[in-house]
Amino acid sequence: MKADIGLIGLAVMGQNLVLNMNDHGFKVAVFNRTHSKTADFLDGAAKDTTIIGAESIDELLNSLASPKKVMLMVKAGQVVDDYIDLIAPKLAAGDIIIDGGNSLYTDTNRRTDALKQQNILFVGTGVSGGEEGARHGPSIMPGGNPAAWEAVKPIFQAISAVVDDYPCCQWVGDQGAGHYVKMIHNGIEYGDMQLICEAYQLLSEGLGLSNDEIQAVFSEWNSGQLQSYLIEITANILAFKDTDETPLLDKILDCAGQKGTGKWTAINALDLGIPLTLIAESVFARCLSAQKTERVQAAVKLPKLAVEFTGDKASMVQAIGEALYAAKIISYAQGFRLIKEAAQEYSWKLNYGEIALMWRGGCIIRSQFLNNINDAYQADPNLDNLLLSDYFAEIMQKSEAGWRKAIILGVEQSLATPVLSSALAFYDGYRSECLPANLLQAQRDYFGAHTYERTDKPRGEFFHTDWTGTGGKTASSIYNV
Ligand code: NBP
Repeated sequence: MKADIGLIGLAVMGQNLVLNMNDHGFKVAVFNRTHSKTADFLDGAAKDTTIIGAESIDELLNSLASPKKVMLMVKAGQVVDDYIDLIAPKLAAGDIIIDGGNSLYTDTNRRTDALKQQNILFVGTGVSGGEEGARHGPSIMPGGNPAAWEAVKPIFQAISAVVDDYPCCQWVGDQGAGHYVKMIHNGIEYGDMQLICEAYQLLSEGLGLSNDEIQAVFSEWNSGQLQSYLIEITANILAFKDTDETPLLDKILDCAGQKGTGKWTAINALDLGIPLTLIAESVFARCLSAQKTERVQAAVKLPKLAVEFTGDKASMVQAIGEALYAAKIISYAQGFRLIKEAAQEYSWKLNYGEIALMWRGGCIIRSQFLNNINDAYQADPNLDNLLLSDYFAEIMQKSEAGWRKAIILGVEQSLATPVLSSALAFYDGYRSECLPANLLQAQRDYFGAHTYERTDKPRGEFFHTDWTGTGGKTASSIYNV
C-alpha cells in the first residue's frame, strides 16, 4: 500500500508530526538529508509503526499515492527552495508540496505563484505548539493554493488540536496567508510574554511580593478572564524550586533570546504603516535585556530613585491584573488590525473569527480570551478594530483606572514597563479625535515644503505656506504621509 503523505526533515517537529499522523491511521514515508537520523527514528520512536523510511528523494516519491503530497519540515529559507527545485520536476500536475516550517510569508507568496505555473499545488502552513503540539495536536494554519485544501484537510484536521469539537486547523487564505497568520501569532506571543514579565516585575520589585505570593496571584488570574497557557506556565515556573529548594527563576540570567518572528511582525507593521506598538516594544524589550553588560554599568552610573510602595497591596495587585488584561486587548487589537491591512494589501479573503478559534488549541497563545475575539467578529465580520466592539470597549473602560495606577507604580519605582505603557499611549492616541500632528505637518511644510491639508477645506486639497517669507512657492512634488 502506498503512503498517504511523505515528510522530509526528521528533526523535532518532523518526527513528532509523523508519529501524530501515524497515530491517526495515515501511512507516512519519511526522508532526511542525514540518513542515519531516519534509521535512528525507525529503530526508536517509530518502531512498530507503519512509517516507511526512504534513502533517496526518488524512493520517497515512488512510495506515495497520487496525488502525491510531500511535506517539508526543514530549516526555513534556502533549504526549502532547494528541496522544491529538487522535487517539483519529479511531480505530476496536481501533486502537492507543503512547507510546514516557519517560512517568511513573502517566500510563500513567491513559491505558491511559481509552482502554480508548473501545475504543482503549494501549501505554506504555520504549525504552532512546538514538540508537544506536533506530537499531540498543534494549531495548523494552512494557506497557499486553495485547490490543495481538500486533499490535505483530512490529514491536517485529524492531527491538529481540537477545542469544543472545532479543529484548530482551517484554510486561512491564498498564497502566504497561512504563514502570515503564524507570524502574527508569534508576534502576539512576544507581546503576551513581555506583558506577563512586566506584571511579574511590578508584583515582585514594585510591591515586594515573594515568588510564592506571586505564584498565588497568577494561579488566581488563571481562573478568571486572564486564563491562558502562558499565565498557567508562569505560575508553574514561579513555584519551581532548584535542587537547593530555592526558586530556580531567581537564578536564570535576564537576557532574552529570540529567533526573529517577532521582528518580522514589527517590520511588517512598519512596512504597512500600522501601529503595532506593543509587539514592537516587546521585541525591543528583549533587545534591551540582551545588553546585560551595558545595563550593569548603567545601573552604577545612573542610580534609580528609591521609592518604597506604601499603598494598599491588594488593590494594587488587582490594578496590575487590570493593566495586564487591558494591554493584552490592545495587543490583539493591533495584531488583528495588521492582519486586516495585509489582507487588503495582498487581496486575501480572511476569516478573523476563525483565526482566533484556530489559536485556542495547540499553540502558545491559547486562551479563553480568543473566544471573545471570535464573538466580536461574529457580531461584525467587518469590524475595523477589536477596540470598537461593545464587549472590548466596555472592558477597556472598566480597566482604565487600574491600568494607569499600575503604570504609575512602575514610573514611581523606576521599573520599566515598555509594553504596558506603550499600550496605554496607543489607547490614548487611538481614541483622540485630535492629535498634535497639525504641528508636525506645519513643521514638515516649513522645512521641506511637504504641504498640508486644512481643517476648513475638503480632504485631499494640499497647501503650502512660505513660512519665513524667504521661501519659494514651489511645494514638494511628493506628499508623503
Ligand atoms: P530545524 O529547524 O532544526 O531543521 C532541521 C531539519 O532541517 C533537519 O531535517 C535537517 O537535516 C534539515 N536541514 C538543515 Br538544518 N539544513 C539542511 C540542508 N542544507 N539541506 C537539507 N536539509 C537540511 O528543525 P525543527 O526544529 O524540527 O523545525 C522544522 C521547521 O519547523 C523549521 O522551519 C522551524 O522554524 C519550524 N518550527 C519549529 C518549531 C520548534 O519548536 N522547533 C515550532 C514550529 C515551527 P539534517 O538532519 O540532515 O541536518
